[in-house]
Amino acid sequence: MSLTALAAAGCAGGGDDPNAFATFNGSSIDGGGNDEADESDMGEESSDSGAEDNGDTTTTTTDGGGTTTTTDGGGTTTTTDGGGTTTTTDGGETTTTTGGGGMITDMIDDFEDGDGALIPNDGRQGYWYTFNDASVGGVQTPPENMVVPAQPGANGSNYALQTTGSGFTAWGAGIGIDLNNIGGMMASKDPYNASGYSGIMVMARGNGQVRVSMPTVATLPVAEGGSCAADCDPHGMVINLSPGWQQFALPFASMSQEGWGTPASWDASTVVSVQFKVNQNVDFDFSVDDLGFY
Ligand SMILES: [Ca+2]
Ligand SMILES: [Ca+2]
Repeated sequence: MSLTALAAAGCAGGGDDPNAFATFNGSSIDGGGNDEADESDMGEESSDSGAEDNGDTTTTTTDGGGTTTTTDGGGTTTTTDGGGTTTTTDGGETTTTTGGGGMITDMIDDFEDGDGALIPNDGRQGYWYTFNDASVGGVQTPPENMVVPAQPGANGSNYALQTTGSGFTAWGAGIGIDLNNIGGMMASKDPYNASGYSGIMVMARGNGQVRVSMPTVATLPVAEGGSCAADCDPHGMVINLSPGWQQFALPFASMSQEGWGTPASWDASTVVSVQFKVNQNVDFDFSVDDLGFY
């Protein structure tokens, strides 16, 4: 597992990482303005036959007891699914989501089997790891070779993955999962084709900001099997955590590099990992659960 952990550390470091998080201001479903949801479109018989043709389109569907309401044109997306609630406001606002699984169609890991491996859906294979900049005096739990879930989990479940630590002064620390890495002596960060999905969702809680990044072949260092020669800057976005569990939706379309490294195009067909990283000089304590694709 040390190979994996070292590889993760190298990838997450990517050389100098002088920039603070590029603040993630929400998962923009589209790039429109910030007009409010057009209430007049919702469940109201319009006396004006032309009223609905104002640029916004509202779609309301009911699915298994849940309700999905989507307004385009820069409006608000509200999704209720199986007791969960997803509220996304674009236009540079926030993503706040709570609920039980949300729109996840393919679970990467819910930790309920209590081990450090992901759920082997769709050919995925991999083990959770911790990584950090190895600063003298830095401490992180769990140890890199003993990454197992802790209790309790989100949504009343038994397990989630928690990490705590402090004292990392170079570029920080985090946790991650490779999506196609057999591990052990044969460890190899191979690509996973996630192009059939729109993004990932995750339950998370903790203090401060966490950058969720998804290295691809183009942003994985050559030494780890990728094609990035130097200053590897994986695509991702920052989520703002709070003590209570929240669900976050991270559309692939909104992921971007931080900007300090070698430019690369996002390629969902060659995703290598999902990583959750805090910046340097942060006393961190955060947990993740119910990570999946949607
Ligand atoms: Ca597992
Ligand atoms: Ca769980």
